[in-house]
Amino acid sequence: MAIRFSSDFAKNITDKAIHAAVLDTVTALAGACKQISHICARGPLEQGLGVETGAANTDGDAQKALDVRSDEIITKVLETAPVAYYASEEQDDIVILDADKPLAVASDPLDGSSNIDTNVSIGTIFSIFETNDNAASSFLRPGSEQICGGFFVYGPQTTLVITAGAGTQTYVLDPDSGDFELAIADMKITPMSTEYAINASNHHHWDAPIRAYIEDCLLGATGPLGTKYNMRWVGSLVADANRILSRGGLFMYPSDDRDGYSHGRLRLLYEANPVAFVIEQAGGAATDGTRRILDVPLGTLHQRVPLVFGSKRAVQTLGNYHKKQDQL
Ligand code: AFP
Repeated sequence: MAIRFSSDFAKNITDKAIHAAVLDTVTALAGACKQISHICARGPLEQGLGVETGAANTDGDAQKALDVRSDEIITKVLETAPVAYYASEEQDDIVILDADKPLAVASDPLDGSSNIDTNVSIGTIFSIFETNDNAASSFLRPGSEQICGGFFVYGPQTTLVITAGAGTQTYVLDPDSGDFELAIADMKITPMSTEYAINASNHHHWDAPIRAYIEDCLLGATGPLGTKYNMRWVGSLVADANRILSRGGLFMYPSDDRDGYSHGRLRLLYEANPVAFVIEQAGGAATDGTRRILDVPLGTLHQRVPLVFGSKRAVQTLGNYHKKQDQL
C-alpha cells in the first residue's frame, strides 16, 4: 500500500530525517486505516463492532469493540514506524514504543463510535510531533507544535485529509489500486457560509453567547444576521469537518452545564488540535469560542476543550457574540 504524496506535501519540514520519518509514519497510519476501513465496510458481517466492551476510556465514555480493535491495529503498525511514543483516546497512559525514535503520535483511533451500527461515516484522527525530552513533554504542549495532523474518513470513499504545515490535501483510497491517490492538492474553505453544525438538543445547556448566536441564525433574513441559515449535524467530527472543508460552514461543540461538559466534549490533543491544524491550513479558523485552538496549553493528556471551527468570518462572528457577553 502506498500514498502518492504530492512533491510539496511536507516541504516546510526541512530536516531530511524528520521529513522521511513523517512520510513513513503517515504511510504506516494509512496502512492501519485501510485495515479499519475494510472492517467498517464489512459492518454487521463483522460480529458486534458497535457492541460495548463493558470497559470505558479515560473519561468514562463506553468503549465499543471497534474502538479497541482500531487502537490495537494502530498500535501494531506504529511499533515498526519511527515513533517513540503513542497517546490514544483508548488508553489511559502514553505507550512507550522506542524512546530513540524521533516522533510522537496521538490518535483518536475510531471517532464517531456511536455511529458504527448506523452506517454513517466515522474516522480516525491523528496528530504528529517531534519528540521532546520525554514522553509526557512530547504531548503536553500547544497544538501549534504539531508537524503533521489530519484524519481518515470511512464513508462512501475512504479519504485522508492531512496537513504538514504547507496547505491541506485530500487523498482517496482507490479501491482498484489499493493506494491513496492525491485528489485535492490545496483545499480552501470558503470564508463565509450560512450553514452551521451543532447538537441543537443541548440548547438549554449552552452559555448565553452560543444561545444568542443560534437564535439569530434561526431568525434568518428577519434577524440581525440578515440571511437564512441551514443546519447539519452528523454526530461524527470527521464527517462534519470534511463537509465544512468541502463547502464551508461553522462547527460548534461548546461547553455546557451538563455534568462533564464544562469544557465541552471533544479532546484537545487528538481531536481538536489536528482538526484545527487542517482547517487553518485550508484558510479557516478554529477556536474554543474566543481563543485559537492551536494556542491552548495542554495540561493533561485527555483534556477536553470547547471547539468551534470552519469558515473564518463565521468563526469571527461567533467570537463577537462572546465579546459582547464579556462587555456586559
Ligand atoms: P462518539 O465517538 O462517542 O460517537 O463521539 C463522537 C464525537 O466525539 C464527535 O465525533 C462528534 O462530533 C460528537 O462526539 C457528537 O457528540 P453528541 O453525540 O453529543 O452530539
